[in-house]
Amino acid sequence: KILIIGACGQIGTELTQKLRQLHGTENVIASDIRKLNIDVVNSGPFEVVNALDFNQIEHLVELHQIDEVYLMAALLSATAEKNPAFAWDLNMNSLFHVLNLAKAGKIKKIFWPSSIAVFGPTTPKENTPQYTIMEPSTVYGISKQAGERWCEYYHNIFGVDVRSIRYPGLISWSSPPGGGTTDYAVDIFHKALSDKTYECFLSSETKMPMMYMDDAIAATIQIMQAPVDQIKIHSSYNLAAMSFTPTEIAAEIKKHIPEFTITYKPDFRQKIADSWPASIDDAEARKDWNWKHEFDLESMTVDMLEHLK
Ligand code: VAH
Repeated sequence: KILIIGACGQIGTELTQKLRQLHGTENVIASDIRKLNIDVVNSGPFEVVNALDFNQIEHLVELHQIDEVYLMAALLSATAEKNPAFAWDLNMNSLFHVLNLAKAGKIKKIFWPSSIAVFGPTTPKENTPQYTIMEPSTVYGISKQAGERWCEYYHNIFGVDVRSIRYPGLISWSSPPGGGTTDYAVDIFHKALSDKTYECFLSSETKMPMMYMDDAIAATIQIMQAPVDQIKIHSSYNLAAMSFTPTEIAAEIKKHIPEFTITYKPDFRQKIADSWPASIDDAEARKDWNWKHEFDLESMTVDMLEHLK
């Protein structure tokens, strides 16, 4: 059985639905800090859990005979800058709790999401390789970088099967993002449809790696289903689909909504975005477990607008 911690978030909602399709609703326990009135909560088993409370997680694991945990609870980059101590506490200690459950033999497999935020201003910006300089300059990036080191350590020393992906910015229509720097690429679609105009909190030429949620979910399922000997990297895999600037996504939206206009008013998130790569080399994921993306900027825009209309 599977436990998803943080099932009500942007990734968690879609991941829970997909896992329930694959493994049966009763075998996938959704959990989050509060019970929201949304599909994930109403359509299958749901538990309230505090990701910082080891005993609560352990109790759920025993109660439901869990063998796989997807730990999707975290503070994202913009929110983490506003609350560094809590971000560090949540992002690190929730991971330790799950790693320690695996070390104790209570669960068999873990998925933990990392991010392109593990890279920093001294990292090569274009086609950022799997192995390169990593000096993250954000609270969120520091927590993801440290988390990756601990995942690898728990694998090497205790044999824990933990699998991880460095997600780029994720774009989806079914649930809102929660406090990231790449959120503009979701907001822009909602505002294009409702107001025909969008004020972007990043500058026009800020190029960042992005991915449509369908691809992100497919990659997550794929890495978790891969035979253990195909997983060669036990920190986290680079993963990529597309890269674009606010100018480029605005132009793509304009093809469908000709009246659409965009203005720019960069805020504190600009500095975060500037510290991250513009594009990612994900050759290892493609080689080790056959990762392939499906959506590019054009097909993603069509699909987003169709669903949001
Ligand atoms: C953020 N969406 O902006 C996240 C992500 C690529 C960055 O991890 O914080």
